[in-house]
Amino acid sequence: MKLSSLRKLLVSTVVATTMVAGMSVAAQAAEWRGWNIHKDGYPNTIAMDKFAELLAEKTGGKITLKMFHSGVLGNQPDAIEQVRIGGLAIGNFNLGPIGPMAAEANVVSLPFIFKDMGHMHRALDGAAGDQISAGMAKIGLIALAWYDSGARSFYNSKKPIMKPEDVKGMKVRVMNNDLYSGMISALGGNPSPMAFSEVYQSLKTGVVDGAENNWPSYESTGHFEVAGYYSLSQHLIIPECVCVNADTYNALSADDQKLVKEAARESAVLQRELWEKRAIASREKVMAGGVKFNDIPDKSAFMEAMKPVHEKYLEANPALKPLVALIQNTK
Ligand code: GTR
Repeated sequence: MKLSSLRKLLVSTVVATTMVAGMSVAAQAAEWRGWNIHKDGYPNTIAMDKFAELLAEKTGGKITLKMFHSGVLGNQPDAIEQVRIGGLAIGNFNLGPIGPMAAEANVVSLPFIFKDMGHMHRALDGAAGDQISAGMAKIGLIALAWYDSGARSFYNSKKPIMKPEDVKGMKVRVMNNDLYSGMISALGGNPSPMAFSEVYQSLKTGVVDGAENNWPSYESTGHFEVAGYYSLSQHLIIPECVCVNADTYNALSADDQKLVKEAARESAVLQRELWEKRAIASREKVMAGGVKFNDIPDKSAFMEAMKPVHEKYLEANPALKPLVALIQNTK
């Protein structure tokens, strides 16, 4: 079934149910369901709970959100699909797995496109962010606010990664996105796209040798226990969104839309504060747990090796060249 017909069907089901449910005011109050992959105590989990609280508070209970954490409602690519078609109202998504569905959102998954977190924030808060949001809206996702996700670096169970050649022959788990598979292949490794929830076991049993992620996820998942070499490549700085189903959002009054955005943005301020602290705490925790860490002060060999990923992508998507340039030129 085409996405648009599926969406219509879902919307009409919701309307019918509301009518049958009775004419009370309560039946008109919207109860949203939200998806989050992270565990209790993770910055995103706390911030999404805060978002739910603010939403109810600001709308006087007209809109409530029930959050489902720890990925209990399924893996990330499926959850993105669910929010697109309206099976779920809200998700806190990494832009990585959104990229294959929305070309504009995929530019943030080009290795080393952002120099640092500050550069990423400035780009997202400016015209580049607007273009990325517009691309996401085209596929049925409204980005209400941006959350932080730090920088992703390589970790594995075998040896320190100092230079691109060290990845040669390694099986490395990546999120579902051809850009990441291309990135590992460019280093001579074997990419293995896989759901987040499967990575721990795969590292433990040697199905994969390594993966890549930020400090908080490396720590919260326990990956550091089974892949003890962490090498600070910082090859990807991928933002995350609080995304709502477009039909759900567009059906709201302008006043309610404003309140929903406000609630999401206030939760993002909290998330970014918590993120900064957690990144430090997670790093300290894994180091105390015996992780063998190595810095890569000069990343130019990795940048050079990953250049073909950019070139191939822009060859296939020439229309995105101005957006990539806009990000690169954001001071
Ligand atoms: C985390 C991110 C998750 C998920 C995960 C992964 O850093 O917050 O949304 O994308 O990485 O590697 O799958």
